[in-house]
Amino acid sequence: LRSKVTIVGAGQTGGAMARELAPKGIADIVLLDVAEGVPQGKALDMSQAAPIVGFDCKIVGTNDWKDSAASDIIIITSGKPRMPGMSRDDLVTANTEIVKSVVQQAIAQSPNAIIIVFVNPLDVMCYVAKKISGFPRERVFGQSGVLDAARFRTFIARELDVSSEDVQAYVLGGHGDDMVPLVRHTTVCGIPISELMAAERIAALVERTRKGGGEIVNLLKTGSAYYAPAAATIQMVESVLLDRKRVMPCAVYLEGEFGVSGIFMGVPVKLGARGVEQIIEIKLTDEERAMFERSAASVREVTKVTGL
Ligand code: LAC
Repeated sequence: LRSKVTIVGAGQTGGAMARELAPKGIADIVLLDVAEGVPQGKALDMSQAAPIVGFDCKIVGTNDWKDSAASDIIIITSGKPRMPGMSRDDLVTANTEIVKSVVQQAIAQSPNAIIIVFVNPLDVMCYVAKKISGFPRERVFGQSGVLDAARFRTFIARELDVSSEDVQAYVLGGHGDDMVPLVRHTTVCGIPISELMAAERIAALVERTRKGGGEIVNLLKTGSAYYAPAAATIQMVESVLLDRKRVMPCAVYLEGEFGVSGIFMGVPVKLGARGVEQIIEIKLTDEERAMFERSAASVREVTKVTGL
């Protein structure tokens, strides 16, 4: 039996996610949006790629929440994207209202679903989804760290002229400009990058990673990144639906782990059929801990703005 994944928001991000997920053949897809015709058009267009690409899952575009009933996973992408000059936090008020309403409608149809959030400010929108759904933290989490790590991996791979697949990296903390790329755990096939690159080059790539989302917003001018975010989110979806138990950085509700409670932050987790099956605590150095705490403080500040 094929799983069912509903993607809420049929913009660039939602569309890219559906296109990323469809060829995997592991889920039927519902693409849902308030804009009439857009999800239907994208779904039909994508279905017509099926005979060429070679997949046979169903892709339905709709404006009706009933079509999302009994989804295994709900991915929330609806919300305003950043424009040049904005920080992710500038979106908090508008997107809180959108996420609240989406979550209420989503859980009415799919009370047992796993919710994956990809709306900015990411860690705060995860918090809104958790509060409104009342779901346990295993079933509400956000995509940010896989994307941020992928950016860091890409920059390192280009610098060293090696395949990005062989670069492993972890980026922890909030999905903001004070995120915490863990240089110590960043390797090329197990070789620490400190042995391969000068310290100032590493620092420059860390900085570029931190501002990686903004770099793309400034280039696109009409919105934010969607190809890499879609790939990152679908990697998480796959780990859940196939119970792969992959370890990846995700935004999860912390209850004392890493010394933080009551907010969402990016940390390494194991993702399987039950959602977040384990939070993997790693010992941080004093410097890393200070960066993590700085990031937590800014997530906490913005979380307060939601009034939840
Ligand atoms: C990014 C935005 C979407 O990092 O948060 O690209």
